[in-house]
Amino acid sequence: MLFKASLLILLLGAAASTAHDASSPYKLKEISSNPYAFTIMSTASNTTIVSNTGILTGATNTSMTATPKTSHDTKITTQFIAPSILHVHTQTTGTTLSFTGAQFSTTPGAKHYGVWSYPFNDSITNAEIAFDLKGLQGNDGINYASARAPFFISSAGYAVYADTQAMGSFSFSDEMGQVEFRFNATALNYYIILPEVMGGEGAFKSLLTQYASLTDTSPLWSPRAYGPMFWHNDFQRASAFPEGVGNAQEFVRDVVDQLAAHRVRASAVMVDRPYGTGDEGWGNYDFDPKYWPDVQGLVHEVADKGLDFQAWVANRAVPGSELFNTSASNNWLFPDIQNELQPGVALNLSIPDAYTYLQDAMNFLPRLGIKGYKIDRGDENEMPIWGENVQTYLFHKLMYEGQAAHWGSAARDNPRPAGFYNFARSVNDRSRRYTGVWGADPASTENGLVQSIRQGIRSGLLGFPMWGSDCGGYTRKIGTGAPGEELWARWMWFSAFSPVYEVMLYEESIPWYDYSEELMGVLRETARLHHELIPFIQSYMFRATTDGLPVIRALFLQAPHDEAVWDADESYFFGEEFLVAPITQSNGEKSVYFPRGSKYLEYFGKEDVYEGGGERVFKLDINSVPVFVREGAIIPRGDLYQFNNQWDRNWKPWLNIEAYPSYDVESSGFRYFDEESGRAVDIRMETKKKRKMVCVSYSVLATPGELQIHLKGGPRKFKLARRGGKECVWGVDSLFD
Ligand SMILES: *[C@@H]1O[C@H](CO)[C@@H](O)[C@H](O)[C@H]1NC(C)=O
Ligand SMILES: *[C@@H]1O[C@H](CO)[C@@H](O)[C@H](O)[C@H]1NC(C)=O
Ligand SMILES: *[C@@H]1O[C@H](CO)[C@@H](O)[C@H](O)[C@H]1NC(C)=O
Ligand SMILES: *[C@@H]1O[C@H](CO)[C@@H](O)[C@H](O)[C@H]1NC(C)=O
Ligand SMILES: *[C@@H]1O[C@H](CO)[C@@H](O)[C@H](O)[C@H]1NC(C)=O
Ligand SMILES: CC(=O)N[C@H]1CO[C@H](CO)[C@@H](O)[C@@H]1O
Repeated sequence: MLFKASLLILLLGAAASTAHDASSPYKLKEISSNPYAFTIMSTASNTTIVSNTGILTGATNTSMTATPKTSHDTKITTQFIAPSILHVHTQTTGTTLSFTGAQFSTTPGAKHYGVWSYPFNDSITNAEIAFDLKGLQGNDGINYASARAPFFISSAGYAVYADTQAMGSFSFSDEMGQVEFRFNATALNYYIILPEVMGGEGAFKSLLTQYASLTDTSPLWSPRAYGPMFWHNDFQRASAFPEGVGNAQEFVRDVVDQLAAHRVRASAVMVDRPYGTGDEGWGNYDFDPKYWPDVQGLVHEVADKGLDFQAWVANRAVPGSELFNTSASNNWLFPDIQNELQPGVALNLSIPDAYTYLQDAMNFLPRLGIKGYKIDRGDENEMPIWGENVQTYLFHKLMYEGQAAHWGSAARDNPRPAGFYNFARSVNDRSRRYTGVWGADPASTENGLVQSIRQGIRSGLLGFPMWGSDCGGYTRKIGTGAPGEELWARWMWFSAFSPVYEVMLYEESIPWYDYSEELMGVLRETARLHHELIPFIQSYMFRATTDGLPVIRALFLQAPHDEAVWDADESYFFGEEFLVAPITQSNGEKSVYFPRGSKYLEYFGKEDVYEGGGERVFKLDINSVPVFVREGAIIPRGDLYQFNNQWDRNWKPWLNIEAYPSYDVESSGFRYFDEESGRAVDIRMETKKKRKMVCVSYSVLATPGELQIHLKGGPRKFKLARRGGKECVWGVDSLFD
């Protein structure tokens, strides 16, 4: 939703040198001595915030130059479409100018975030990075970490979004004091986004929220999206199965039964490739009966046991398959693709008949009962690189629409969740409307875990709220590459505090067959904790459909006033309430910095309080993780969905509202999404230091449970009233005093 006011339209070629509306906090200013540049200034402080030093055009992306604002072969218009969003449109008319871009000079010391989820240089910032806006191959720590968006944030207090699916590149150079982007496009729309509020906690979050208003946001996914979800690949290798399991179908059944036998909460199983007939086990719209004698029966059985069944898909026609034959005979395959990585070529989904054909053909999966896809590839050279952004988007759209037709779709601001969950690794910007992000193929190493934490933070800064990593790592060499017990346990704690918890099982690395009882204990405990956090996570996902804010948050989004957090890449806020610092080192130590401006309570013991601005080293065994709640936090936690829990015959849903009052926080709130009623419920807490009084109020809730006000001496508990209520306690001491 954009603001109605259209504050000014200015042709940059015009004579005016300064133009602004009195009500706007920002003004556009041209520099009379520079025919290429314009700047955006703060009206209040009369300081320059953004310096757009030039709009670039050229015949190739390496021969681009700044174009004068009065240029005859490039038309440039600028317009404030909201008080804090400047829209820049450029259109080249010169016949040789195929590439368009822009250049910014940066404030000394400013940091830049965004564009790629991959943590180049082991960092959440982009210091000296020049790379294309395409899928990534062969990287340190995580292979194919391909989530991306033409969007960056500057710590100087602005963001830029180039709304295009053209191929392009971004370059960030602190040394040259410059940020640039170049696109294979003759027309370009980009937006310079400024804070809606200057300074304060909301400033940087408002950059993401305004970006969300210009692009597509994540839908609300099925509650089963959050997991824990278990999957496996290599189903056509007999040695892949544990003893007593004869084929892929029996393996899935065994996983479901073992989860129940070990009382591990789960919401779905997923079948990775290969599962069909033919080379690569893909493209014939079937499950190979050799490995899946009765897949229909299996899907029903899995559903009866409370789990969703998901399957792997990719836009890749392997020679010999029906997909390949039909596409080749219709000329739908990209020509001249020499794929050295894997056999197969993508279909050109810009061809409407190809799109419709593939969509119809893939509907055999939802007809079988499959509820959601792991969408692989798109970044393996199976299509021309310049078409990657458009093509992967079209594939996500096609697969989403097919599922939505069967199980129900979700839309922006629609409180009804989709009836399924799709997740992909090669996503660009607007794909987030159709798929969540899976953090690609991390190594089963300490580095893989650290890089995954950074990637989760970076994905959030690109407006992808729905994110999870392969718990335990993906790249496992048989015999040597199984995750060590400790690494896997640490990763389980990280996954518990990720929006999505998904676990790969692999030969020689199946927790209940190949690991200790202690690890099974960690799996059981983290799965239960994650499951109980679904009310919390789902509330954030509901809000993200409109505000675009991630669940995994870089510390600076919540604490921009603290300069010490701008590089923090191994801890994050989970929503606004939790500070999470996963342990990654094998010595079990973690140094945790507490951002200034708040106090933090250790979440599990509910005793130790840490002041913002300080740092502490924690050393914990594999049965815990450093997690803290901010003073004033309200956290809904409960067991809303039975899923695979058929072992508890008396299972009933429950929801607790945990409140952590502090007399330094007079008022706080939590917007809880009640999925059963489809309503957002505002929970409020007020404190009065003088009277040592705490009040918590809430409106109609569908689930019974407790309000727990955590205080010195233990929690005070109240039964939640379905019609809403308000509870006050007097003369009580806060845990934070
Ligand atoms: C803003 O700054 C410019 C140059 O720094 C100065 O010439 C101008 O008078 C200032 N305007 C206001 C309103 O302070
Ligand atoms: C120019 O385009 C090529 C091909 O897409 C790309 O690899 C390269 O990084 C681009 N160079 C610049 C300076 O944008
Ligand atoms: C595709 O065509 C090849 C070559 O004609 C053939 O061998 C193959 O059986 C076909 N595949 C299917 C699934 O029909
Ligand atoms: C893909 O199809 C579209 C629509 O027909 C066409 O314009 C485009 O050139 C095709 N791309 C390639 C690489 O063949
Ligand atoms: C730019 O895009 C066009 C299609 O619009 C494509 O034919 C061309 O190869 C691309 N150029 C580069 C350098 O990728
Ligand atoms: C200092 C440093 O390691 N810089 C590297 C950051 O990442 C880019 C992209 O991979 C490299 O080109 C730089 O050398």
